[in-house]
Amino acid sequence: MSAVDITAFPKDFAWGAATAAYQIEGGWNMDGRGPSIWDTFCHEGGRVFGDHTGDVACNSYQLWEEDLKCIQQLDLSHYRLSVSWSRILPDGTTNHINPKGVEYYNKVIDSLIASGVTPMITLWHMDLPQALQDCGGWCSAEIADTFESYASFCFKTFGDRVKLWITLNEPYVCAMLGYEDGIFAPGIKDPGLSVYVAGHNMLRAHAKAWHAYNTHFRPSQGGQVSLALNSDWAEPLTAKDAAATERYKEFTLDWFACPVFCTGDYPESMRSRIENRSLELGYKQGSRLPHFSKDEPSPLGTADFFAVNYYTSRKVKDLSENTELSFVGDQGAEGVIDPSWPICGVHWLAVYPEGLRKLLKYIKDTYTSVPIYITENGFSQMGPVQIEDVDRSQFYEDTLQQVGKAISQDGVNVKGYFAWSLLDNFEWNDGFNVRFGLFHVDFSSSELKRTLYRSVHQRTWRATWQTSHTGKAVHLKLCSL
Ligand code: GBH
Repeated sequence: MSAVDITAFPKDFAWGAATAAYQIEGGWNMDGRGPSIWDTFCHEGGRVFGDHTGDVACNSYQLWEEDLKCIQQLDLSHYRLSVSWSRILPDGTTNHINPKGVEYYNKVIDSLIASGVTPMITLWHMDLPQALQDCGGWCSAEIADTFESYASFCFKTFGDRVKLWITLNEPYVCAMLGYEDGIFAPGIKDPGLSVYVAGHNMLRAHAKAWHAYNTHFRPSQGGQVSLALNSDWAEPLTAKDAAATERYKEFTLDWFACPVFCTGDYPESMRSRIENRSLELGYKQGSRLPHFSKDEPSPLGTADFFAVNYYTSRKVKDLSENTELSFVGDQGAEGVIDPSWPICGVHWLAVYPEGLRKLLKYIKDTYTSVPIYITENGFSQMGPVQIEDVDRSQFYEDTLQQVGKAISQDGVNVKGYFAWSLLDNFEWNDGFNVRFGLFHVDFSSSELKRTLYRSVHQRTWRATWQTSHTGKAVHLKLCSL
């Protein structure tokens, strides 16, 4: 028996699900789409589980109406999707616009709105146009202006109807996995160096896009712009790991949140730690952590809401003896899984719903009272498909209960919750081997049929949604199957 206190959620709470273009759309070379770094990465072979690719994925490019039916079946008030940059600007620049790509997103946006669903659009969810990677990708300083032009094009083209924007999804993950570890596209392995340059240019790009919106589009369109930051909740493994835990937080969430919400610069201790280690390691080519130029718009204040993606938590261990030139060496800390947290599906996803409540409170206490949207949170399945997924249903109940407590007991201003993901999809380097969907997608047949995972959760989800929409004060008691 568990209970989700529905009265905790405000009447206008956003109940949504999220997806990302490369993970669902397919149609990788249809109608004039240019290649992205994920097309290149997958086609190289040896990078992704089973050499899976997003060439077809859920084929949402052609099967959009099926996705819309799924959204309607769940009574979602919001849907978070991303635009494939190279579908509308095949070489990444506004020199070439692909009208078919623009048409696709117009159709999606219009049909969402006609169905009473509010779109939230992410401009970049890992799939950088290959043509821009060929010019250095996120390591090139010019990319910030190129991104600003792309963002402005989207604001101008779709902003009459779209009022919730996310510029970048998870800069931390993209910089770390794409430029430090090389396990995500573009597959660069350059420990302790490129990661900070890529992250810096992402922040510059975001800041420029926010300022462009604020100056040129907000007055007529009245929307809101932010960036989605992922963070695990972190706690010390033992009492002597407290300082390491602080560093761990600084190097993950604070790395991006501090410049935007606190000071306009990286956390002071992150900067001094990287500089001291550069000296110790004999690294002499200037600072590895770049500085924000006074000649550019500051990142400070460039978010109209806080968007957080939360999946899991870590216990943190001190690693200050590490002498490698690497991000983890700089951080001097390592996250490990508490054995009492069940692993659900994919190996890194240790389930700890309380971590979300704690993280929400931390964000409120540390950064800001601006509204918070949980832009991703979810649960995965591996192995044989289980349409009756009792564990997942329990997960959503437990999680929504924690979100409710964050709102009613901790006073956190949470405005919405987006489940990751609407559909089973291309799970990056895990291919189709890991399933996060609320709907199962049958990748073995060409129809790619969508089937709702059946569970008590279906009732939780729909009952929660519907009561929230009607604003009735109902305390839902939900029994597990
Ligand atoms: C989100 O990232 C993404 O935004 C979304 O696209 C994705 O589908 C979803 O998560 C589910 O994964 O052990 O080295 O393999 C969440 C952050 C980044 C956390 C990748 C786990 C795997 C590290 N995730 N990371 S590894």
